[in-house]
Amino acid sequence: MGGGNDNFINSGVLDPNNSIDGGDGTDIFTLQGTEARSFDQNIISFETIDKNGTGSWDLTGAITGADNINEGVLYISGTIDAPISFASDATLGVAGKDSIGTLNYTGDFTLGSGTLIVDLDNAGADLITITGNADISGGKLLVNPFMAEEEEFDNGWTQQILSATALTGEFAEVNSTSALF
Ligand SMILES: [Ca+2]
Ligand SMILES: [Ca+2]
Repeated sequence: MGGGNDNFINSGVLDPNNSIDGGDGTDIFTLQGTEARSFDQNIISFETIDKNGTGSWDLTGAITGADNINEGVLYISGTIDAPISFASDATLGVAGKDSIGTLNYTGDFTLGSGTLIVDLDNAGADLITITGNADISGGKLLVNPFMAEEEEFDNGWTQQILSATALTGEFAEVNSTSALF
């Protein structure tokens, strides 16, 4: 992209072999659509990433911009040092669906009325580590157990899903994608 203010819209057809670089200016990378999509390239020098549409996007490359989850699900892995904002019921996932991983978030994290989805199997769970304060008051937690058998869990089994310097509030709702758990 050039030096101007660019808005790059990815509806899922695009599958580049290289990083996408917004260049100078104030650049927006928009993810949209109703399908489950992934994007494996680095998204560089975009000041904002907008996640629109009811579908899910799984970003596996490095990203730098502030993330506005306006609708649907955005999966991120690796390290984020820009703000994440949530529309009501918009969802953040860690390191892809049905896959255990870690998201390292630098700064204070505010879930607002958004949702955090956490994958879980008998070996572990997604983890989000936050260097600052985590404010989860009013937010929702959606647990996604994806192992085959419910009885793989022992009674009383616990798993850390979030670490932060300080924690404010508690989840307004905790739900599961599985009727078994
Ligand atoms: Ca630009
Ligand atoms: Ca995951």
